[in-house]
Amino acid sequence: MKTIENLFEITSKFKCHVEISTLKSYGTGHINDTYRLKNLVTEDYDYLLQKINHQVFKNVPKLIENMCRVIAHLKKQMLSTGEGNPDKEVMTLVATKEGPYFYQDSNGNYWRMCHFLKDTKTYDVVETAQQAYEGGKAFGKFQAMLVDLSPDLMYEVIPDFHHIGKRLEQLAQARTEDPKGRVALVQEELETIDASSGSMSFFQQDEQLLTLPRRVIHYDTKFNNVLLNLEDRAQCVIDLDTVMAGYVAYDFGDAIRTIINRTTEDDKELSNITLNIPLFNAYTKGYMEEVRQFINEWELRSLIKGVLLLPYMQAVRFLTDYINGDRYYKIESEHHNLQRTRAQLKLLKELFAHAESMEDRIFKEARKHQ
Ligand code: GN1
Ligand code: MG
Repeated sequence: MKTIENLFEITSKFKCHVEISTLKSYGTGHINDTYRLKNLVTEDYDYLLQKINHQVFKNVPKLIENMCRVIAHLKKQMLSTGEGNPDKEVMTLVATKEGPYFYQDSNGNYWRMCHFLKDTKTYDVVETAQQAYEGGKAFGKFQAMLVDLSPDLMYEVIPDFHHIGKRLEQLAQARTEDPKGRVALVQEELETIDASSGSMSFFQQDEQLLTLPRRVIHYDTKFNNVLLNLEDRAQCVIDLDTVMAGYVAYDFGDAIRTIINRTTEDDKELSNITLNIPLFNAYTKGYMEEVRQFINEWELRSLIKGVLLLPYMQAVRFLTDYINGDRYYKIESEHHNLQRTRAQLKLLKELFAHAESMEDRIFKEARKHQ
């Protein structure tokens, strides 16, 4: 367990009363450090304290501004439609006593706090079709509620986050520099990535740039970013660090990446990585029920491209980090990023084999709502 030597300094800046002896590491994020703290005032919720990784998020004030904009929009919508409880179904950030929703400590680290909703669960691996369906509803509704928020208002917190051309350039650069002498170890993975690079450029083609609408999306729709209640009903979408302008297919693809996989995203045992198609169907059903009101034909056709792109791009990102010597993602063992790369490439292989039937299913679900 990590200790935070200036914990009192940090927590005393926020408008909250917490018991600092209860500090516990929380969650499985690869970028930020998250801790849970007991609320001394009410039993209704606790607090999560997060140290924001400012090597990754270079402009924390702008990141917080994006989050606040999205949170305010979602809460306002719930209040005006009377549908949903804004305190329990949307994240709540805690302000500092000075006003902003983050605090920069004397070491230069950035901190923020939010409510931790009790009686909720997250899953790294989806277990039932009901959970997958609820995940589809949650991320679909999230997109639908943000349709009238202008993407031009959003700051690009990580430039070209899902731009596969740029991601491949970063991989090529790592390969040339080879700072840790690891390139020789990953020839097979590099070949696999090279072999598919041509088929992954869909979202960067001129035609798509002209036809696909940019919308405000989540950009990190892992299934464990949905809080489910104790009855396994979706309650709240969390981790709004990367809300930015993008294509809905990115979020669909990243969600399917974690939902359809029978195991974790970094499973060493590649034979465990197989597709759970009923979970894909259930997610797609829930998603379509929520997005049919706004999604257009071009976007529908792009969804399967997102399903193939996202595991591919994760593989490219994990491998780049492995070659660079693990500077971006937290790792739990020496070759963790290589293991993650292999797992994503195996998943991609499975997805390629089932892409046509998945695409049929997407259209089948979409047509039900026309
Ligand atoms: C990172 O830290 P976490 O788990 O929320 C990453 C995502 C990746 C994900 C892979 C800012 O998210 O893009 O999809 O790991 N976040 C950032 O598990 O790079
Ligand atoms: Mg995240």
